[in-house]
Amino acid sequence: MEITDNFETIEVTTDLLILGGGMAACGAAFEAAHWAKKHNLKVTLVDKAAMDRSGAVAMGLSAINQYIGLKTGENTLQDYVDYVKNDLMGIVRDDLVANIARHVDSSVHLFEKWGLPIWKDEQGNYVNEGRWQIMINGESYKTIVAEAAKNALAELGKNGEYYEKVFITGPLMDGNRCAGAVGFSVRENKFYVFKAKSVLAAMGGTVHVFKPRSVGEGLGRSWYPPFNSGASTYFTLKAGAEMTCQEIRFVPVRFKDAYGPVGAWFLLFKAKATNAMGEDYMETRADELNNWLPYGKVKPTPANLRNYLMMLEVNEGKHPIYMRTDEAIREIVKKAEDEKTAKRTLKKLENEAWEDFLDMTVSQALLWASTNVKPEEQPSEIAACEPYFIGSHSGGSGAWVSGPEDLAPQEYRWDFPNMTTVQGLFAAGDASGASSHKFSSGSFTEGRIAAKAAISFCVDFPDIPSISPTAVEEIKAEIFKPLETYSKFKDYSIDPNINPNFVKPKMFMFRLQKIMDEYAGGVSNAFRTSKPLLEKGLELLRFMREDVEKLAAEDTHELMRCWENIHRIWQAESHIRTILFREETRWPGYYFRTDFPKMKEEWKCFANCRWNPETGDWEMKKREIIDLID
Ligand code: SFD
Ligand code: AMP
Repeated sequence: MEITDNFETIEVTTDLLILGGGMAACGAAFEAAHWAKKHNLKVTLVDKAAMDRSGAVAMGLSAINQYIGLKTGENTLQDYVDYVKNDLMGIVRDDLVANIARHVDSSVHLFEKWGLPIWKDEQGNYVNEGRWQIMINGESYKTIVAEAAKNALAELGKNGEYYEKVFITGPLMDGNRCAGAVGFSVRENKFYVFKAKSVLAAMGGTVHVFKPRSVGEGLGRSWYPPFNSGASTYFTLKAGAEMTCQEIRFVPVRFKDAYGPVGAWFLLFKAKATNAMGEDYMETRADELNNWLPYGKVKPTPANLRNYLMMLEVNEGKHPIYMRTDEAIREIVKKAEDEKTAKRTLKKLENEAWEDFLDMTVSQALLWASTNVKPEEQPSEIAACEPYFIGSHSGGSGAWVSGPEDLAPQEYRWDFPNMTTVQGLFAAGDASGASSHKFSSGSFTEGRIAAKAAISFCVDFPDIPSISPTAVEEIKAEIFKPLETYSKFKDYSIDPNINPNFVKPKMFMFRLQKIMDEYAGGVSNAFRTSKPLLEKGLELLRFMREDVEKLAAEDTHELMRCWENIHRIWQAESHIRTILFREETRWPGYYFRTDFPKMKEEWKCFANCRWNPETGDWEMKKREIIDLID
């Protein structure tokens, strides 16, 4: 009896298949339901977790980071495109950013209608955190959005369905057309074959490719959720899609050890960050910004440059770096007219400070409580996190997607909006690249845009792609192989985690993280790397790829961990290859090429890559930056 015989094959045929249940996927389900009803089409969503609390917004959020305020005329689309482009040192697609930005406000209004509490001032206007960010009481943000997505699917009756706790391993292909996806349940012995006319990849970004700062008892505490492990990158790469900005990782600065957000402190409370001696490095090191012009002098200073100035302090041993919460609160309270108002203001600020964490990073509030921190009395340490891949925040990695008909130049438009270079395969949120600063609201909005287009694709291509049953059987055997490996060799040693015949996924992940940390510019190497280091890293990754065959799993949960690591390896390789290709340093606070320490005009372009499914080779290419709005 084969191991695969223990797993029942469930075949699901649908029209639009949405992969993931996060912000982009929920937006997609909501929008798709509307258009699917018109055309009598079926929509199926698959999430590895439970939609109510899955993805980056699982713990909630304390702000919506993209709200333009177009109706009130506060800002224009051009303002937003300029902001995003400057923050990414010139490397973004105007058409994609503008397309999301022109629709994002209406998504935010929907969230409010569905019950999300948004802070209001006395005049009833939203309370801004910064120019583009608005404050929310967002502990239940994801639950509210997931409920709306589920309700929209329910409206379709038997034509709307969602599967939870089903882990997607990879794509099903019919030539150059994406024909569906395969995966398995992490709770039941079921192997899923989803056949679809169009597929939307929205499985988030990638964490734990680099060695995290939190190891040992802290492992799993990272800024980015431990559940998003590279499925989008793997899926799109494996399908043969062209990828973009795979070198642009995100290194957030966060409250140290529990990774609490800093946005409210910097923007709402106007706090300063200083070195251990109390010097404001944004002032003392302002001259350094001249080395990164024109971006060094734009306002606000790009996230990676803010990081860089801080890293220079650390490199000179001038850390710990502190967020001066105490000074910021004092400054605000000082402005109160009388003592009574001052007291009330202080109480309000204290509440807001704690709620900022309780709404989105509960563990930071716990750390403050357990270390007796009173933010009004003492500063708190901040630090640069390990790198993550999140194209929707201040990174840029993801699939290269077709732009909107009315905005994109010919070079950026080859088919339906948000379709990758693979027929029938769409991407949104962290899965689509070169359109940073979407955040939660923009990812939801991009999911809507992509789903509408993916439904149009189903209408134009009504045939169900063909999939060879032998290919499916081969994929099934490959997916469950780690279970077989474990059962075959488990009695060879007493310790289930140590065995010369196999490697457990956790050990495998540690090895990957060590390689990336030391060779690709992780925390231990102060985010620095070079050609020789990257080449050595690639060589070591090749050995790791060979060891994929030896991955072993005791149960389906561990099987998921095996596949998460297979996904991570592809993210790691595309990252190293693209850093290597781009012979300059453009985002010094994300990674620094010691052999090419400056930014170069000739590299003001996209660095794209593609894994060729026919040859197994990686192809690298430059793509032009076309300014649409200036
Ligand atoms: O400020 C599979 N983000 C913030 N956005 C805001 O608007 N405001 C904030 O306050 C934000 N903050 C923040 C943010 C992110 C993180 C990690 C933190 C704090 C700690 C950004 C947004 O959260 C982000 O832009 C969106 O959530 C991106 O949406 P999307 O859909 O691309 O990713 P997702 O929501 O994480 O969902 C991913 C889904 O995929 C599933 N999944 N399903 C099946 N098979 C597989 N193999 C799968 N792998 C993953 C997941 O379960 C999930 O459903 S602030 O601090 O920065
Ligand atoms: P964060 O909590 O760091 O994710 O920040 C939330 C939002 O505020 C994001 O849009 C950030 O880009 C922005 N932000 C955070 N810190 C600063 C800062 N010092 N200056 C300008 N924008 C910031």
